[in-house]
Amino acid sequence: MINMMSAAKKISLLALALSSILAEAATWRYAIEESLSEVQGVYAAKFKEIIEANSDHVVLIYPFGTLGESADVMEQAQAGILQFVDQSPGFTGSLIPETQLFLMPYILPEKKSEVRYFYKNANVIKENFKALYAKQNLELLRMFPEGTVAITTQKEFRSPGDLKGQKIRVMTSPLLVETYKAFGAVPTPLPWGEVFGALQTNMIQGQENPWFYIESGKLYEVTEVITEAGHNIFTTAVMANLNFYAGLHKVDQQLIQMASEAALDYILKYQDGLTDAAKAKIKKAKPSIQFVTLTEAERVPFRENAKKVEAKFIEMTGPSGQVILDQLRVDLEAAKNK
Ligand code: 6CS
Repeated sequence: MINMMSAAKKISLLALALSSILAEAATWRYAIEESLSEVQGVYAAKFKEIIEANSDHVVLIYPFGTLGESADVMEQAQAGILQFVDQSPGFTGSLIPETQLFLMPYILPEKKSEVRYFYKNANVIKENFKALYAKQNLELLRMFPEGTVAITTQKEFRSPGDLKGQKIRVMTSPLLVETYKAFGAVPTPLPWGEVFGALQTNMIQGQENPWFYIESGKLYEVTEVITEAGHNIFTTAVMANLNFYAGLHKVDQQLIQMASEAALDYILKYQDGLTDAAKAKIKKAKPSIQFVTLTEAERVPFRENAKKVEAKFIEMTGPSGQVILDQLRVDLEAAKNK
């Protein structure tokens, strides 16, 4: 077979082999916002598996709590102390306001096939966001969904009026504060490490997260009602330190891209049935807990109020935000009926 190859092909293969030898073995540090058994941990483990199976590099994964809160970890990633970081737009919104696009209620698709197509193909991720993250010395690798978010409270609510006076914890991006103001509540930004204690002491009455996280964080123990308002998906993002990534051999950059994409496919498939399993575990652990799904009619005032949030997004991000929002709409159209 080799004999049949053109000289050019032989040279390029040899160059590839040589450069992979030249790419010395290294230890890469990768911090996540969750535990190893949660969605971000499963993604990171698949990424690690592929990198280590195809190179001499070692990937060390640092789960939530080992290196501080999400904001601390991001600083370490931008400084190059860490080579990879997973940080969700719920926290990145303070650093890169445009990433709050993913926090806007009632804008992302609900149909699983459309969600998956969007996260794998959206130009707003591959182009617009990649450029924005690069300005912060970050190479955006992939963004992925972690499931629809549900709202935990101590009493049932069906309308924004029912949330009046309810302190609902949000991640620290300003647009989430605007969202829960628009939903009628009293938004309370807190880092994740303080949420369970704040619920236990009634400093807050609720919070929002995907079902798997409500279950794995045992938030149901300090919750009476879990409500689906259909308002958003939890999105997260994986980045490399840009100086580190740009300094790598092409072989290593190609390997990181291949591992990132394969881990994306894996984590999308992995989430099949995850929400239903979490609901069953919560019900088994606390049979008295109440699950509520707002009807389409009950969602109308929340959808109406969500328009204020979109205006706030443009106010926070200006012309750049409008360009991003327009591109998102093009990408959502392309994902329709996929
Ligand atoms: O609510 C939070 O802060 C956390 N929620 C998820 C689903 N992942 C990590 C994040 O810190």
